[in-house]
Amino acid sequence: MKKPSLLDRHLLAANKKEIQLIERRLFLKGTFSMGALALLSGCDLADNETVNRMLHGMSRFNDEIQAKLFDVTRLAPEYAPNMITQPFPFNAFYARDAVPIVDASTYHLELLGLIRDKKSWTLKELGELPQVSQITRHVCVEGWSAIGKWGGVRFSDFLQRIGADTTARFVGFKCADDYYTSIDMATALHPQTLLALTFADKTLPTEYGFPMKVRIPTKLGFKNPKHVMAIYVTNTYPGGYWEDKGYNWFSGL
Ligand SMILES: Nc1nc2c(c(=O)[nH]1)N[C@H]1C(S)=C(S)[C@@H](COP(=O)(O)O)O[C@H]1N2
Ligand SMILES: [Mo]
Repeated sequence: MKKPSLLDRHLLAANKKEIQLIERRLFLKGTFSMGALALLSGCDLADNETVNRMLHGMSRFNDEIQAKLFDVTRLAPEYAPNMITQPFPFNAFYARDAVPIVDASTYHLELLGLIRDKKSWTLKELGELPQVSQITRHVCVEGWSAIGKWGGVRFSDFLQRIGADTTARFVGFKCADDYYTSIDMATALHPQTLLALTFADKTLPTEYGFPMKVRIPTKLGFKNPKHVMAIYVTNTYPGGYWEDKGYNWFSGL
């Protein structure tokens, strides 16, 4: 049998979670199962292409429901320092030796889109803003989770400061390794969403996203971009690296 590719594994894991979520919601409603739904829609669940198309449609529909259900006042659990996972896992769409090296002395966080003050920010300037920290759990869709401590600038404070249009729908992130992702504005404004500059009280290590990662404890790991080079505010759906390959876009926890 052919060894599943990284993408296959990711999609399998994502689809499995998606099916479980959908099954659970349908079950809670006490009416349907995936099987019943397939009969209703005339879908043949033995056909992979059909399953994918059906799940994709449900996934986009799900984004809207999840966005509506998202409670900005609900906080992700925070943990005691002795619960921090050591060593903290590394993950990316490439091996550890391919992690991008960003030069701290020339780094400028670029701001684009619906933002009043688009001046870019050096690492030093970001470090001079008020800092907060959190010990939270990172949950990867591939089936592992780990607790870590991140410190940095509260994203909502930063968005206010730069005059971002917070009535816009999306905030997108571009990374040094060609990774990209995007989130809903409500999550961007959530009090635990950080522009993280430190990990375990030290400068963010290269493998964990130096010089800056956006830490979002209310979302799955793949929606926490590392090595962030640019932030943009937009009303046009920006998608993401895994999202464009079939992951559910909202992916809240
Ligand atoms: N720039 C970038 N950010 C990324 C990724 C990536 O490949 N590139 N992978 C994502 C995934 S799937 C996970 S689980 C986490 C892993 O973060 P860690 O290495 O700090 O554990 O980073 C996320 N952010
Ligand atoms: Mo992940």
